[in-house]
Order: sequence, then structure tokens, then C-alpha cells
Amino acid sequence: MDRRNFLKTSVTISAASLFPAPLLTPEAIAAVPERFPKPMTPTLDGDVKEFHLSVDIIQQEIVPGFKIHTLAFNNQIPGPEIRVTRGDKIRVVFKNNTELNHTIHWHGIFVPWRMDGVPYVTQMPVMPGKQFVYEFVAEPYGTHFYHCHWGTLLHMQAGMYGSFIIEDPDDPIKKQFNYEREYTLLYSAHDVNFIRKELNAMLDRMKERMYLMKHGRFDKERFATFDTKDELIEAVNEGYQPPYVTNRRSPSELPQPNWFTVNGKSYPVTPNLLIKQGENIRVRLINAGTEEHYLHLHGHDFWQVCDDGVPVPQPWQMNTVRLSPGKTIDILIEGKNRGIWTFHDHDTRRVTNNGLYPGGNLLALVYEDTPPEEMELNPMTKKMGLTSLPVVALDE
Ligand SMILES: [Cu+2]
Repeated sequence: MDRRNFLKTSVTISAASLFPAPLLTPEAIAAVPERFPKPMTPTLDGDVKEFHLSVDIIQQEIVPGFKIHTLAFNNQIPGPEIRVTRGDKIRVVFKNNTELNHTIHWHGIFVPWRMDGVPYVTQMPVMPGKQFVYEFVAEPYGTHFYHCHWGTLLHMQAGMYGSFIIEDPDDPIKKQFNYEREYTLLYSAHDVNFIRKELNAMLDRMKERMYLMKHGRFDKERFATFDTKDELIEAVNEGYQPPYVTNRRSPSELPQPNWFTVNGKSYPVTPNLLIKQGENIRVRLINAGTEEHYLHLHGHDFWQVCDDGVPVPQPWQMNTVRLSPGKTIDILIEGKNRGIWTFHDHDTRRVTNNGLYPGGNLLALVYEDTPPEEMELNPMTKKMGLTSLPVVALDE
């Protein structure tokens, strides 16, 4: 391949790269926003902001050449971002286009309890083809998320999550750190074999359930739903075997995540964060998965400014932050050290794709204004006869 063709190829796949030169082409910089969740535009009904979410089974390409079947809000993983102002009246019309049950839980938001989206606790599941309308006021301020609360172990890792940002016109973090740009990163972990097997099994179970319901032969014991605990205990005393006794799944069949995604993608197609020297950026970290992540930034400290959406009384300076399942943490990065830096899970099992390093939760903080002379290879590397570093490296 001559140099001209090589450069052309570099440009087309540059957004996928973690490595220096191609990240700074105008095309690569323009492509960065595509890797972040898009805010949904609401329609207005009086003073109510109305959003529409649906769920479908779609294929998602996690990395080039590898697709899985997923449960996706509005055909996107993560789902679209809901971004509103504190105190807004919100209506979300949720339509279930799949043959499975679902609900939506609003994680961290002070909704009325009947809107909390927990099946059999606050509402019935939203059954195939049906819809449910969620209404609440957007409180409190901060970084939150939404996710399905039915069959959560499968449905969340299969893609049913999205960011929910509640802004405040007097944002305390903006006042303190004066940033212009911000980014949302949603982390998840996926056992793709579990997703495939369990999705198929659930579809089968639901098919049978719908058939029996249609013919009036729905049987409570068979589908393990009881009106009271006494009813369950009585059934057990008479010989009923609940699913946990009949051992549907052994511990080894519980999910063992082998794919780790940020905004639905693994390295080398994870989203990169753009910054300039002297600029502050805010990054909203959301753990929508089952694993704990230890996110480490090279070449910088950053400030932890919010914990579960709540501004911390005194921002903490650190370079590694622990992001437990269900947590949201906002960090503020000061552009003080020009160059290209990795930002990754320091549990190195999670910077793999299907067990191979590099992959997974690995992305870059990219200074857009790194001057060309600083992009030059160092003398030791030049001695190897190279003119640039590889565009994508996948070999451990
Ligand atoms: Cu669901």
C-alpha cells in the first residue's frame, strides 16, 4: 500500500483508533460526538415534556466483526439520553415492541412510588405489544439513568439502559469549574453466551405463557406468581416446587462477562474524550452493568465533583475512581498536560475482548490542540524505521 492509500485508510478508521496521529484529523474529531448518547427532543403538551421510548430486539455491533442480539431502547445502545431541567414535568410513553415483559426504573430520581418501575411492587410488567405511561417531576439535580427492571440480570446487560441528566440553571459544578464541554459514559459488562441462551429461553417461556393466557389456562404456579406469601407457603407445603428449587441454573451458568462496553462499544471503537490545553471538561460516569470498575486516567489527576448526582461538599483530587454497579460519578478533568492519554479500567480483566487484551473499557483523552511537532515519534521509535504508530493495535 502506498503512503497516499495508507493515509486514506487511516482516515476512514481513525475514529476507531486509540493511537496518536489519526485521532487528530478533522474527520476523526468530527466523528467523536457519534460515540455519545444523543439527547431526545421532547414534544410539549402544555407544560409537560413528553418523551417516547420503545424497546425492540436489534443486533448491535460491539466491535468491527462482532454483533450480538440485544434489547434496545429506540434501537440504540445505550438508549437515548433524557436531558431536562430540574422541576420539569416529565411524561415518558413506553411501548413494548418485543415478546418479553419489561418496565422502566428511574434510577436516582424522586418519582412517585407507582412510577418506580418495579414489577409486582409498583406496577404490572408492561406486556408484549402494550404501553405504559410514566409521569413525574424531574428531581433531583444531577447524573442519573434509567433501565429495565424486569428480568434485570438479562435485560440490563442486553442493553436496556440510558442516561437521565437533570440540569440546574445555577449549576454549582459549572460555577466552580467553568467548563464548556461535557461527555456521558455508560459502562456495562456482558456475557454474550448468557445473553443469547437466556434471551432465547425467555422468548420461549413467554410464547408459552401468552398461549396459555390467551386460552384462559394461565396457571399461577407454573409462572411462579402468587397473590400473597401465605399462598406461596401453602402451595409449597402441598408439594409445589418453586423455580429456585428445581435448579434452573447452576452457579457456573450465572453470567461471566467476557465483553465490556462504554456507550455500547468496546475498544477499539470506544468513545474518546476531546479536550484542549487550558480547558476543563466534565465527564459523567454511569455504571449500568454488574461489575465494579476502577477507572484510571494517565498523566493527570481529576476532580470527583458529584457522587450519585449529588455535588460533593469538597471535590476530591484523584487519578483512579471506583465505579460500583448502580453508581454515577461526575469527574472534572483540567486540560493541563497536552497529548494523548488512556483512560481505562485498572482491573485489567476488563480491558479485554473475549479474553484478549487490548479491548473492553479502554479509551483516550485526546488533546485536539496537540501541535504536529509533538506528534513526532520519539527517537528510539524512529530508529525502528517507522514513520507512524499503527492505526489500530489488537495483538497482545
Ligand atoms: Cu426489559
